[in-house]
Amino acid sequence: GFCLETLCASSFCTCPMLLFISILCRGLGQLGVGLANLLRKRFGKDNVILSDIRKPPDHVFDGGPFIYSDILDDKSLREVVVNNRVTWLFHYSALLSAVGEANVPLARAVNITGLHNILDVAAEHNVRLFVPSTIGAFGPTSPRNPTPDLCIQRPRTIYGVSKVHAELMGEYYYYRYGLDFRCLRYPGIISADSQPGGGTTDYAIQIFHDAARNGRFECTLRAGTRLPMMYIDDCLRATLEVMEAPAESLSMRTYNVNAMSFTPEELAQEVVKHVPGFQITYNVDSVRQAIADSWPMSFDDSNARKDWGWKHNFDLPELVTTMLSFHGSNTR
Ligand code: AKB
Repeated sequence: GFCLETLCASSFCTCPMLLFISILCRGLGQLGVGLANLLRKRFGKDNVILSDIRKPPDHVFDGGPFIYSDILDDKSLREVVVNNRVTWLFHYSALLSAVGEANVPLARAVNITGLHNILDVAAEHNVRLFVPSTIGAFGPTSPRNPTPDLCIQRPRTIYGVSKVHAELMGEYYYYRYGLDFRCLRYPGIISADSQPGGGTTDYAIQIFHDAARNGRFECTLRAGTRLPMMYIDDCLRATLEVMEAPAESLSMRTYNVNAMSFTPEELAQEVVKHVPGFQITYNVDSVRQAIADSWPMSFDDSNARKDWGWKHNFDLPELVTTMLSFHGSNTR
């Protein structure tokens, strides 16, 4: 999904704000709805517009503004930005790593052409733009443990290639046209009430559903596959914080953000503390395993911590307790 937000020139001013959130593709996306909720709490319900090319399900619709908008239609994007006097925009539209490999033409259209449309509209209308990047923007020749902000980026997925492209284009527009582009490289994001859409890190969400429901889980990655991960609340807070950070505090425009790293085996060991008898088995998906093996094992986010004070709240024990309490399995 993708989301857009606007507010008037400075997020600290008292004049009326308009936020435009738009979510496109694959339902309403794993992150957009939660981000819209956070922004609505911070800036007021009516100041955040959520959008998608699909009708929002009832449980998502909280009465705040919702509109149809398609990132592949640049004219309609312009209309939305102009008509609503959009000043901030969050662009969450992307096919993730595993589904991207299954449909490269669509991934290319959504992840690359969609980004071009967004960049042009944002630059033309002086909109502050957030685009998420990912650990998937690195590849087998990147240093993997830890992976710093600046290093070799030669990803081998269309998703990763499109995200390196987004980082570079956003930074180019910043230097060339003064676009206020801000970008975070997310780890795998773990959420309870929103579904991921075809990523390599999805196992770390599914495990909680299956543990709570059946007491067992079949994992698509090998037991020892270590990947950086983050709980959704930390991810959304990081996003708002980097958008609100004073421009002069940002020494870069694309930052790694991190919370924890774990393997399926370590996650299962933590789950079993809450779900007695929980069992994990492995049925490795070769596409996902190859992708995971090319990604960072741990993420160096020291620049985010230094420049704009990034600090995560959730480590593995808190993550597991929180996720299982959503699924009601602490009472088993
Ligand atoms: C994926 O697995 O594709 C995403 C990501 C880490 O960017 N969750």
